[in-house]
Amino acid sequence: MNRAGHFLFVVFGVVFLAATSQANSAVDNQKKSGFARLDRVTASRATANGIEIKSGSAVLHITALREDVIRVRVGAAGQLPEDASWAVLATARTATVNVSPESNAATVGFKTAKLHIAIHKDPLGIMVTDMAGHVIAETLPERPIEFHGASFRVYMRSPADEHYFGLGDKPGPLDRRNEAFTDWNTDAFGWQETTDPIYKSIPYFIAFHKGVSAGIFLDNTWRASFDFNKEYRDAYSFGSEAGPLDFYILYGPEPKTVVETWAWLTGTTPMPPMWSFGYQQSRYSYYPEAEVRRIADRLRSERIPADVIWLDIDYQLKNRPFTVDPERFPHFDQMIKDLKAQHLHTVVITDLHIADLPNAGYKPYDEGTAGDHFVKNPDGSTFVGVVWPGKSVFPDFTQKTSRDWWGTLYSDFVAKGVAGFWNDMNEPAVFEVASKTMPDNVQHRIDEPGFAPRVASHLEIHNVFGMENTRGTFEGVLKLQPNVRPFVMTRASYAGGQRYSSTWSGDNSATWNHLRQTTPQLLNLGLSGFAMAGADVGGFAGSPQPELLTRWLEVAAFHPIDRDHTAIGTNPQEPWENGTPEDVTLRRKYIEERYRLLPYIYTTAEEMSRTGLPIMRPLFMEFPNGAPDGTPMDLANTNSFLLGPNLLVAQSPFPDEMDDYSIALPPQGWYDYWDGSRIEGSSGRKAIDNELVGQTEVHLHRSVGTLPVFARAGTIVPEQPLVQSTDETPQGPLTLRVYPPTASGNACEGSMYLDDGLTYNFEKGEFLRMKFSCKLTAQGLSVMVAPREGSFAPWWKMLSVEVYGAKKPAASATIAMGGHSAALATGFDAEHHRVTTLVSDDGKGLELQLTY
Ligand code: NBV
Repeated sequence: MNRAGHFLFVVFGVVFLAATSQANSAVDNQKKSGFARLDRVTASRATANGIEIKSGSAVLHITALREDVIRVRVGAAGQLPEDASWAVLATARTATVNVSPESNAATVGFKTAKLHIAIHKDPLGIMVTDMAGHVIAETLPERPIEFHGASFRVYMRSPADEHYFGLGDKPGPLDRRNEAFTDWNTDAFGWQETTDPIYKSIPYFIAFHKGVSAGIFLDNTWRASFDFNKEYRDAYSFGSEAGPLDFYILYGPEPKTVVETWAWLTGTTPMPPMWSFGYQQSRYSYYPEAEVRRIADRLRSERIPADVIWLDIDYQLKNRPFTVDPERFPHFDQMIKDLKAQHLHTVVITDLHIADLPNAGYKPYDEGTAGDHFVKNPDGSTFVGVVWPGKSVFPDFTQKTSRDWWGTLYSDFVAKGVAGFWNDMNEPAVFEVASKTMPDNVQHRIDEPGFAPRVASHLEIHNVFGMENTRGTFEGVLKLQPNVRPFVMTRASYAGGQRYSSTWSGDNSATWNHLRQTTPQLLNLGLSGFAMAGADVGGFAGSPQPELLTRWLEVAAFHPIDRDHTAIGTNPQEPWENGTPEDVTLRRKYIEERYRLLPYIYTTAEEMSRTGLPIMRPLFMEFPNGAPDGTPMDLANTNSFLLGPNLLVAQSPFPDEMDDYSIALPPQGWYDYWDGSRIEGSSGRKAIDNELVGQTEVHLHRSVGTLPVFARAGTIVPEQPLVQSTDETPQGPLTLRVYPPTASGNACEGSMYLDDGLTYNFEKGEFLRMKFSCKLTAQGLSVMVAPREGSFAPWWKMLSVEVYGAKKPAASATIAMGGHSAALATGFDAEHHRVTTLVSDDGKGLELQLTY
């Protein structure tokens, strides 16, 4: 910054401080003025797990939490920020490994088993490299870390072919390159592709460079910002207006390792109930009771498989959370029971704003006031803002006692059999003010294990308020029914919020572009930890064209959460509405396919809860080296994604356009999921240009009848007979869809996980895990099922093995089981390119030999 710039900065700073400082002591305390530039190392000291650096008055600690996880903390005035975090698990934050110091004339630093950390002394620059010499992160020496007052910024070098992913639900392309973002949770009704910020703040992203990836997490809840190659073409940067400079570098090199390490750092999504993977029907709002019953009956009479009905704000009395309108819902309790008898779970909205209703017998207000649970103004009075109930007060979710109290509010609904809870408006949204939220100087109390007790300004707590709201909900509901998995859905959150809640992308619109937006948005949410995510299917604002609704319902069948939701006043949007009979048939067909795929989806969900790997995955995650030039394959296939590891869904990049389109399938071979044929590929234009060496280009016809889906060669996908809800026990065999590898010696694997879908009994061994494999043989193919693990009893007795890519019947089939072998009958289905056979499954493992 030149002199004039400094002068303007100071003038602006003074004006800014003068305007906001009244009655704002908490903010002032944390926004101490001052300037610090970490431009050279003035002292350094090796520690067991890293290094301490001084640069003038500033102090910098770089430590290794693991061989592949580095934490960087900086204090501008010689003191490190408080070592506390809403996002990072205490076990991870306090983890440590011993390192070996490494220095030379120009640098000081250390190495772990996986990384070198070199700090150039003058000018001060931090460089992290792996053992192969790949640069993982490198600060820009020409832009040293600077503090201006409380704000700071860190610049990192960005190679031209590096790409960035993550940052939660922010709209726009999957790749964050050439974009800049602000983290400030915002009620963004009607958001569009360029809107920023929207609901969530997840200050974490993955940098991907020619197959080598690393995660960067700035653990700062204040208004933070990220710039990818906008300010400087060859740099990205991150910073915040105040709060700690505390960031983590997570080394891959595989993207999957980074995602798993993110889960190690901030936690995974706990195992969701099985019913949350069923089709979910919502609207703002179904009322009165008769309308809810009509929708339930119609789902069943139309034979649209479904598991959930959602009640939005109009079920409440005057929009007051934790009430039920007795006129609209005279038999609420009975209705919940009747829905349950129809195998429909009820999820109800419970917003966080409590009606400001003294002396009216409104329990949430009375109890909250008696317990001193509401957020305060600087003068100590309770903060009041207008939201749905009118004047409202807000629980102080950063106090454990207040969260615990909030959790108890769910007792009536839980006792009535309500299955799940929806935390909306928790940015927090406030009406009638330009900021759309609480004033900056509202006071939140931090009273929390792991934190020093203190009062914090809204500026510090804003971005974490929604997450702590869901924490109160999740923990409260769990406490009420300790052996039932809670289901919570939130609009706002922060890094780590996946521990408490699923999410959705807020108030999208019924437009083609919003259908298109769901792919990058859900993928980036998954990479950011929120694997349980969906978008309002059909769009929230406005009414979709029939074909748009059909296509949206088709693709959402492959999303982690499949919930049709729309705003008040829009046209009916249930699958049987707004379309021709052909539309309805297609919508039903895709929802049915989701139910057939439940064994696979649920298996992927279990992997998510164990490892953090998302249900919906970008191609670069499974195929980091898929494109020979190192570009993430997603950037060529701009509307494709993977459901779990094995199914590739290839929506048109522009679903409203009439054109056919091409996609590049990753190497290793693929099958058409619908007709079972092996994809031979073709030498398309791109292949002639040699851009797709090792890949198969497929040309896809844009047809409303078929959403292209491909199954990966060398995999086995479990499926079940169609059911109308997850309560229903499937009748018939478990199907194993076998997609043989393309060459002998190539791996062929699959697995299946199952439990009771509802409780935590799986932690005591009541689960069932099966591992499948196959291999090409000289005569044909053998398929192996390993002995079952776990004590949960399956619903099937038989396995229907379907081997795809078949062009002719099998010559013979033999089954080897428990030391015996026997010949088996096989079928051949030319239309679906499969050879089928039925075998009984005693759980002890088997081997099937097919000869062609
Ligand atoms: O509760 C009403 C709506 C809800 O349907 C929607 O999904 C949320 O994102 N809510 C927002 C409040 C008002 C929206 C205009």
